Amino acid sequence: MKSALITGITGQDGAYLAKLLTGKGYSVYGTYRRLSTPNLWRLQDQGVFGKVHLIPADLGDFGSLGEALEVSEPDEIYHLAAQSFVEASFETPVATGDATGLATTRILEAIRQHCPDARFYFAATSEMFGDAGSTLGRPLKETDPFHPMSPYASAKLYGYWLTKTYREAYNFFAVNGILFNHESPLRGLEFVTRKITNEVAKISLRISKKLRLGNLEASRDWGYAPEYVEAMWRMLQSRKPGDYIVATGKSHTVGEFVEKAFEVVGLDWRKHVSVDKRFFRPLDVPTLTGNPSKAKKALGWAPKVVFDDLVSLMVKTEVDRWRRWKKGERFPWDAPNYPSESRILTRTLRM
Ligand code: NAP
Ligand code: F7E
Repeated sequence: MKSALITGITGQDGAYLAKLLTGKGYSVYGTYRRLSTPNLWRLQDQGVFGKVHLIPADLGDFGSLGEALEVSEPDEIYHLAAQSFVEASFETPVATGDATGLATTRILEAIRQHCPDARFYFAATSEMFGDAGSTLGRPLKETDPFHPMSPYASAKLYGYWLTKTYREAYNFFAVNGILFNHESPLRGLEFVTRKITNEVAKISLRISKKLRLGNLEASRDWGYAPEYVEAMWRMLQSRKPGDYIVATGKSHTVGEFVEKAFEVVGLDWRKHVSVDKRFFRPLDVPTLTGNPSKAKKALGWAPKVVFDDLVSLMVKTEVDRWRRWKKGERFPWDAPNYPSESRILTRTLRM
């Protein structure tokens, strides 16, 4: 049985990847960090809470990362943990630089010491391209120039180069997945697609009235997260390590997303949306569209869920959640899911 370690298993992609890998018969380990409110609802949503082994680790703590590798003895490592919210990276640039950038060196060094033969996936991002897409006027390829426009994008670019460096210097099987935006009902509420779909559902059920947003002109290539974690896995199964863009090849503005989301519940967005300066960033990537040809050819990967389906499935899920809430049902994220209920592995338990 293969063993996989997922850093950031409590996040959107972590939960979907844990589901995919447990389904494939992997022994799945994941790192989580202690928070004042446990954040394990996504694992529960995907039915893998209790099936995966949870290891306490923090990106700032080198020893804990080494411990995670020692405990899990992984064949494959998916390094997904990061401060992933672009807006927050302007507010906490140093902490983002550490968690999203420098921590990549920590994990790669820990791998060099503990398990240099393990295959390594780094969660790189379309944000590294910045405004290269507007300049070139076509979907972006792996070979296009990078121009990061946020502390988050700069930190990820550091991680991307480090991953390449360890591949070339130490012959690591290390890949960069350059993933464009991918969304789902498991997205954090601060990201624009989940913020919109959640509020649209509440407005349609008269729980809320107004949706306040920032830059409606920005355009993104939005895909469906469960399909994107499949691409991650495929990258680590390939014969040779490389870097791959994962995207749908089509982009839409935030305004179009809003319009479509209100359409799903039969409402006119103009009556409910206002633009609020607080949600504008000091610098915002205007447009991002990816060309997934390399992933299609080399990995046999192609997206199935496109824009309209994605908006519709996200809105419908939120409507269902809020209907249940109105009937008195508690959200899964309100439930007291303490790690001790799962298969937690700690230093003390191993001693
Ligand atoms: P996410 O939902 O924000 O999950 C991030 C994960 O990192 C969470 O498990 C979080 O733990 C963990 N984490 C953050 N800081 C940490 C720290 N200091 N120590 C330990 N763990 C920490 O992100 P996602 O959407 O699943 O994305 C997964 C990865 O892909 C991220 O690296 C992201 O930057 C990258 N990416 C995402 C997209 C996208 O569109 N989703 C596109 C390209 C790249 P908590 O749950 O405790 O907060
Ligand atoms: O913003 C605009 C905002 O925060 C998308 C992360 O997963 O994908 C994600 O980064 C766009 C931006 O995602 C609001 O200005 C307007 O132009 O959903 P987002 P992101 O910044 O694209 C990349 C690929 C990653 O790697 C990241 O980890 O929407 N926008 N109004 C807004 N955005 C937010 N969050 N909230 C608003 O009210």
